[in-house]
Amino acid sequence: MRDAHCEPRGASGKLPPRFRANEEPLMAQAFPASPTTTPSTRTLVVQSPIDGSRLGEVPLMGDAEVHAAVERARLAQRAWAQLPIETRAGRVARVIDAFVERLDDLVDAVVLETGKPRNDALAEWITVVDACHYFTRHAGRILADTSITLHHMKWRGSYVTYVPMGVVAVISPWNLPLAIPMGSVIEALIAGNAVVVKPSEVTPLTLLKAKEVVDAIGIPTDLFQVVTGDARTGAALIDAGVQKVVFTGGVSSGRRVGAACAERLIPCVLELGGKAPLIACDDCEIERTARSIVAGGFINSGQLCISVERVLATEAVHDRLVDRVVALTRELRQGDPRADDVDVGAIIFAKQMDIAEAHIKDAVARGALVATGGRRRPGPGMFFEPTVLTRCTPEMTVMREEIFGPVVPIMKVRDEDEAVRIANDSPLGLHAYVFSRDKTRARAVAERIEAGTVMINDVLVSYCAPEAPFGGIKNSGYGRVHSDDSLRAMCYARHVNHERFAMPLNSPLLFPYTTAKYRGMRAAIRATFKRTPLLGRLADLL
Ligand code: TXE
Repeated sequence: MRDAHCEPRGASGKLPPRFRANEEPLMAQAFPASPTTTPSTRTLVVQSPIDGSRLGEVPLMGDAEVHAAVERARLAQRAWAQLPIETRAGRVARVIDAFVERLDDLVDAVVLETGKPRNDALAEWITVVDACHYFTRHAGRILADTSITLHHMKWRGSYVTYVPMGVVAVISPWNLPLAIPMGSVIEALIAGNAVVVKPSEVTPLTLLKAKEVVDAIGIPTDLFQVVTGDARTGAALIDAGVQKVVFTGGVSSGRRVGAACAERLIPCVLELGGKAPLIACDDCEIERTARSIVAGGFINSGQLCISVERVLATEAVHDRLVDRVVALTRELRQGDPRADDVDVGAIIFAKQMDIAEAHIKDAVARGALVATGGRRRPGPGMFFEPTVLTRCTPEMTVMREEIFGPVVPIMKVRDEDEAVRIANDSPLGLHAYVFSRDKTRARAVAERIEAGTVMINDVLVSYCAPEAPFGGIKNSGYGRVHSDDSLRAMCYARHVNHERFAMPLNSPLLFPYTTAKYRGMRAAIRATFKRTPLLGRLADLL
């Protein structure tokens, strides 16, 4: 049995890929005959991208284990859903204390598994705890029954009540192994569901650590479960009788997940790739814009779906901006986040270095300039230098396809109109940025951009606002995480329609139909929809 995570070092001295993401993941090729009925004895070995050291081993779960986990979750959910919302929120709120208590353990787990700096790992931790803080405080209001005033049917009343769905499946990627899955875990639990998570095969250990922390606060262990494995484990989870899927990952996997959910008529949220443009208007503040580009491009080594993926700088500011961005990028300290104060850590997933190299090669062949960076760092670990490309043009792959690595391409544009046109000429539409001193002008530009979120004069932090919806349009997927709507979408809306006062038994709506009833109805309907001032006002008053 081959262990794809533990291949020996190549002759080049470089670390081998931790996990090669072909269309068919290498794991799937390595383990072609997947048993479906017996517990798996096969494992995934997890290595640190910092130095290739072995961090642990997790089971590669098959259909039987995944189905059993979902069944256990279903049983646990029945009792959980019966608890009043305040009780559920109160129990989930204990996650906050537990996360505070175990902050260092959780941050260490993220750092080791992803090779990102401690500050980036802490940002993940904050996102989870703040979401927990917001949703546990506001769940009572968000999920309260909502009454509906019926505009014509005045003898009836309506309200909507939010009913937990059952078991929610969360399938998550490797770039934010704590924040992405745990955000949805919190929402699913508060809403009264059980939740089963399939973390990325590249970074499963962080979530297992988070589960250990959550288990310790007395949330029933079957209510929140983790199934480990690769894409097939994820597919098995979708097939295991869950009521909703929240998926974050690449576009091609997202299509498959969306199709699998459609076949089973399961609602799903698809959070897929991004190609965030940053438009630097001709009145932007150069220093703020430059610092934001560097942060937006290189935090998490650019492995965020909302990373700045293309800078569209107007002629008036382009040259000054490039000079500052390049200078600031050269100041970044990259290295082992365990040992030193570093700004930029490792690449989590080896394939991203191949993608970065291919993008840079294509861009240079088409006339781009590597202003700084541009290559893998020699020595141990998976590190790629923070890279700035200038003289970029729209047809370059680096300007069209997701990079998901520490590469920032900059293009000079004539004006905002050209910037908006190029920004929108993309199949992806997750996130975008606009920089201008003039708030009104910035908003006008923001409103012309096709993206789920547009930030003005700042980068990335929009993801950390649990009150605001997060998600994309076009090939970036559909549905939203975060926000009151997302919490409600963890439930189905049950409409209850009740009587305000009883209609007579000879109501024209009940049998037997008669000509007299028909005429009466006809007259009433004509009067209603004609909206004569008197009748219209009378109807509104009722
Ligand atoms: O994601 P995948 P990968 C982008 C980034 C990267 C590309 C692929 O550009 O190069 O996506 O990354 C599970 N049914 N993003 O390979 O394959 C899989 O096991 C059920 C953007 O990591 O989409 C993992 O748990 N599950 C992104 C998760 O889905 C399936 C963040 C994501 O895997 C499945 C990361 C299937 N058919 C990478 N196929 C973002 N938007 O944040 C895969 N999985």
